[in-house]
Amino acid sequence: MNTALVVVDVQNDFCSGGPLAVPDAEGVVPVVNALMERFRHVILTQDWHPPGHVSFASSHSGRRVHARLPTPFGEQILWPDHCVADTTGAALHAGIRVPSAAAVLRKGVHHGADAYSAFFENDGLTPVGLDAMLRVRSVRAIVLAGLATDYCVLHTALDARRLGYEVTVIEAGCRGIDLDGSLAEARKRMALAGVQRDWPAEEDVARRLG
Ligand code: VGL
Ligand code: ZN
Repeated sequence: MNTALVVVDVQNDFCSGGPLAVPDAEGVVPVVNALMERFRHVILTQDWHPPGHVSFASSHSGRRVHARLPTPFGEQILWPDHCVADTTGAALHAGIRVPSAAAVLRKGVHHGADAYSAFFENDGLTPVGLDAMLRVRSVRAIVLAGLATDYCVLHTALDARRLGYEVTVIEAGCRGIDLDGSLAEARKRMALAGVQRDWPAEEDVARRLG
């Protein structure tokens, strides 16, 4: 069975000094680099928002960061401005050694829709493109690493399970935001959905996943 590595949102704005810095985000870089050498199919995602995106608190007057905005599809958490298309903040972390054969998929590109998952926008319906990219490669299992465990990794993992993929999350290659207990909640939801967890450190990646 073909397996793909999906590297989620290892971008400057989620790393230290960024507006939406995930604690110890840089810790994923060596693990992700080691993982990428082991997979024939590598897809990297980028959070890629237009200026004034609906997910930015600054787009809603009087709303603060981390406020929850009701939408027809559930709550939209409001974030600091981040990963604006074509900015340095949206670029992949400079330490990521992107293989020449890797594919890049951008998500959250529509002004009025957020997309945590690389499969569907947050309406749960509008495709982002990962399913099609996996299908053309005859991939039925994915391995996930990146940022953030409790948002974009979580929702990509849950959608993958919903579509019937086998899913493994590499804990050593992920870091979470942990907003109001969201990290523990994410681990619970992934376990219930049948997402596997694995913890190889950088030096163990080759041995464990090779
Ligand atoms: C993410 C919050 C907002 C993520 C993206 O990559 O997990 N989180 N946009
Ligand atoms: Zn975002």
